Amino acid sequence: MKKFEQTWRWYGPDDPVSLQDIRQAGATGVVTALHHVPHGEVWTVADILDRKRIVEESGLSWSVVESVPVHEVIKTRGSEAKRYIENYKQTLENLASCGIYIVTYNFMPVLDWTRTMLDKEMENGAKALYFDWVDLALFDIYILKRKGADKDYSEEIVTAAKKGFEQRSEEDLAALTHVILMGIPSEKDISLADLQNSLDVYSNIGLDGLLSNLLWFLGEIQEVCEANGVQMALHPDDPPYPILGLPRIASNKEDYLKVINGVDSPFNGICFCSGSLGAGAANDVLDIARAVKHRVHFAHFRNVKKDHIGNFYEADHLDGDVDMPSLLRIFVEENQNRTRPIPFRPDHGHQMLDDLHKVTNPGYSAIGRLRGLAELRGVEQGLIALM
Ligand code: CS2
Ligand code: MN
Repeated sequence: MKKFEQTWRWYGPDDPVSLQDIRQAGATGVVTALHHVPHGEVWTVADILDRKRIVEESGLSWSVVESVPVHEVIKTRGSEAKRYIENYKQTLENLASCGIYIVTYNFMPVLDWTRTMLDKEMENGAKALYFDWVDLALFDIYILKRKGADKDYSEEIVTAAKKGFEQRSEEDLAALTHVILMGIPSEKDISLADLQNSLDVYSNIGLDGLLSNLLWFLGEIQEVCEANGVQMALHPDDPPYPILGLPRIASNKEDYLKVINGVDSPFNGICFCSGSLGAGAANDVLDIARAVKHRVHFAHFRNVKKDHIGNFYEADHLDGDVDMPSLLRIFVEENQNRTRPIPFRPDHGHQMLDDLHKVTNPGYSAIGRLRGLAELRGVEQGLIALM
């Protein structure tokens, strides 16, 4: 029986978790990106080879790129979009020429993943990333000051947000703003002004416009991907529903089917993130996996625990709302059809044990992910033994 490729996200030489740590965790593949290259610029062969050499010198291989960011001008199909498409194609060609073929990306307007708290304390003292609707509404209505924002939330949430706004200190509000606007470590956070400016642009584009921009982007890169063996993996929206009035197009099964059938070629695939998808109350993660598994080029295994309103925290990998053993079973079976094993990584982990006393990248401390990876590989081996 074939096994998955065990991978681990590494933010590059500045990541407090070292390549040696990754080896000790038992991963063999590294998931990384050239975060220092500004969004939209070409990744040169020299830069790619340099990163590849560093990874390989430590006995690992660079398995997956996460991410080659899609510039906002492409997502909004702005006037310079063609130039950015050409750059994107060149980057893909350069990666393939260095033997790197799996490329993750997302198509979320402006923001990457969104949380309202990075250190929600669990009963056992570990800390998790957390999303709370009241805090999001507070930010939306009182800090971002989006027109008509209050109409998007229930009365109960609007009232609680108002109370929260009145009670919280300036520092508290600044901290909340920072958390919501935070993106990828070692990349620039977006500013409140950028976000405000984007709101109008995206409200004109709307849901259908954003989907058609994505399909246009995929159509434009199709030839380069097919000619070079590049596999594109679209990460789901996180969280998987509209927030701050921004459209979302990769949040559920229907969305994914529209995307993979819209440009129906094997290069056009998915990064299956069970945590992001699992945060949607209406999402049946196992059902989505069965529907799209043939196009999954990369997997993020992560769990979430939601409450009745839809607030959620990131749970331990085998805990929470996603039935992880059943999900892994679907992919263990799918993996048997593959020539190249499906790479997966433990996507996020709790900040725990020694890491509680260290500066870590939110969600990307060593020990929580080590626990996640160990549990996931254990389940995989158990499933294989029983098959
Ligand atoms: C990641 C995303 O940390 C995470 O949640 O899964 O940041 C992911 O890298 C991007 O959305 C993919 O482009
Ligand atoms: Mn993910």
